[in-house]
Amino acid sequence: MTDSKASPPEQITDRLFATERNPEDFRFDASVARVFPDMIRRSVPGYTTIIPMIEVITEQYAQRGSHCYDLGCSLGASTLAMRHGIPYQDCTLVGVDNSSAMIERCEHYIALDDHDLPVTLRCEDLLKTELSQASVTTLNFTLQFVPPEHRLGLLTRIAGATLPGGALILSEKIRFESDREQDIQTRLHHEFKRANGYSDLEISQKRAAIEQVLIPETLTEHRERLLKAGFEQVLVWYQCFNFVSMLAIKTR
Ligand code: GEK
Repeated sequence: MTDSKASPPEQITDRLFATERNPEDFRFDASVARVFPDMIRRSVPGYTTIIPMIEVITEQYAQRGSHCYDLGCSLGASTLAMRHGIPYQDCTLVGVDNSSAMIERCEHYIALDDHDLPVTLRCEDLLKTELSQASVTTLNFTLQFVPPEHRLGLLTRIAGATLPGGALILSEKIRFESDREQDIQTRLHHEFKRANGYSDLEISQKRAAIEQVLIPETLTEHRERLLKAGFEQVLVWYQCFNFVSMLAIKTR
């Protein structure tokens, strides 16, 4: 593993939900893009472990002359981890996000990074983005924002574009089949947020804003759909509370 520059340099504190506000659905606009590194680090348990591991996994599955994709790249933390993990100069790396506020800032962070593998950024819907000859594709906490009825189609397209021996890194917030486990894991997640300085008001307002747009599914639903989409092997390589990262491998 190289000395990755995956973390953006400056971090502006997320106070978006600190004062009482009218409930409206969460959007990846300029105000979110501005505080995003701080927001995701303090909200997603395991995020700061997952990013450097994306570099390690990419190094294992990248293939000469192939394409690597980071779908829902936001400010490019996983794109940069992939960039540092790809061992071949003839690979191409593509980051895709449909938020122009995210892509504008992402360009800045890519330019600050010291690696020389070119990165192409596409400001477009990942459901429409062109995919081919893929060795490593990353969906790091992105599929959860795709409407559930489009998820199988997207994963089938990714599996179809993946070369034998290639892989998909899929990180998601999940829900649990047992209500009891769901309650415990949710409580632990909220304690993680409290420990990171979020107030009860911030936690409840963010929850209300995001629950219409972030639709979590169970591990069984993810696993079965990945197999149906055309991946032959699915494993969980990381879990912290209700946040999981899976590896789906195309063996042939
Ligand atoms: C990271 N992967 O730091 N097309 C393109 N982009 C989309 C779409 C879509 N249909 N839907 C959502 N997005 C990043 C973090 S954040 C996760 C990913 C989070 C984008 C959206 O604009 C946002 O930038 C990203 O997916 C999700 O490793 O905020 O919890």
